[in-house]
Amino acid sequence: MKLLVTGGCGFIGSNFIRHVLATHAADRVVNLDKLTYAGNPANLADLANDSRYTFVQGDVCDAQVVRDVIRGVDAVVNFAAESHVDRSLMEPDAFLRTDVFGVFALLEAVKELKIARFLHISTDEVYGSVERGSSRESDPVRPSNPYSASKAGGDLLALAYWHTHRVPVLITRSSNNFGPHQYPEKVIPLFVTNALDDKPLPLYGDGRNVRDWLYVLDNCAAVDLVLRKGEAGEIYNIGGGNEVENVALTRAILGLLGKPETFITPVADRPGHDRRYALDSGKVHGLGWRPAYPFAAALEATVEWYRTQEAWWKPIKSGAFKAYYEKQYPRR
Ligand code: NAD
Ligand code: TDX
Repeated sequence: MKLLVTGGCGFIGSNFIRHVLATHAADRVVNLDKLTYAGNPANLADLANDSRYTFVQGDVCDAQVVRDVIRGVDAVVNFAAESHVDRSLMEPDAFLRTDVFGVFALLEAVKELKIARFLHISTDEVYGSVERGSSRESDPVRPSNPYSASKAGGDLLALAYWHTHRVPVLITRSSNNFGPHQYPEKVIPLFVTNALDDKPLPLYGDGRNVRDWLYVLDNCAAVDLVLRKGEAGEIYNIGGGNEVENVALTRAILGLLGKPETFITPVADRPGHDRRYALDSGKVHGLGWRPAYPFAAALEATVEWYRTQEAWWKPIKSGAFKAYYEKQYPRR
């Protein structure tokens, strides 16, 4: 299969490309990535000499670029997005652009060139905060921040293209991913790298918000399965089944690094902070997927990756990230 993967220089996309090429020897991958602050070609440096892999720098909102790279592929997997909730509170424009108009440009090209499959990567956040129980694919979307609202917009547009034009769209909505190569604005890599630097860990609000953690390689396996075995027009939730309160997660990270709990620093809550996300993953289980990595072991492996990969994250944290962090946490 020849795949176009968008956003492949980011966290999940880079893990996914590596997964595909390791699992399907005959596959080829074209990676279209704009290289925003979150896109890092070093995430795929190990594929530099792999003739099955091609990188194209470009914007998913650019209809001409998109048409050029899509021509001749068997399927498209769209990871490209602005992905960080806190940034969407400060500068939402890019979220609307990439997470809605980027999907639009891809859908138009997939329609025009009659591509056989378009897998759009979405998120559990589109369901909004879930006080009790878990979200099913048939539930309405109730996004509550500019990031999740943009993602929901992309999803609805994709589903409308299926409904009206029979563009063969599939959507995955996964819970919070963690693992190697995650940009250190997200809570796990931020807290691990701050702790390694003996810096405070800024915990929002009362620290009791709940996220369902999914190891990135488990998500990659599920996305790959949906791509090959999923039904067009369908949405698939992908949950890790590991609901953890932020404060417990923070303590676990500090414990793994042998750092004191006095590093935990309560800060003002994120505006509109969703309390809990939870997914019913019965549908993707029906395709034969189950998470393979136990949470505790995967968290330990992730912490160990950041401990040993300072060469990857130190330049990020001392570069452009610094200005963002100082704006986000002014007194820290
Ligand atoms: P990321 O921020 O690490 O990477 C995003 C990538 O997209 C970067 O390489 C960036 O350069 C690229 N990109 C951004 N705008 C672009 C544009 N206009 N054109 C081309 N490329 C562009 O994100 P991630 O955490 O890897 O998330 C990937 C996808 O998974 C996103 O769609 C996100 O909404 C979804 N998702 C993420 C999580 C999570 O926990 N990280 C959970 C559920 C769903
Ligand atoms: O400094 C922090 N302190 C803190 O307490 C940060 C950055 C986060 N948090 C809390 C907020 C959340 O309750 O930790 C939790 C996780 O926060 P993030 O890592 O920012 O992730 P979240 O907002 O849950 O969104 C993530 O999961 C869904 C991804 O960033 C999205 O791309 C994905 O769609």
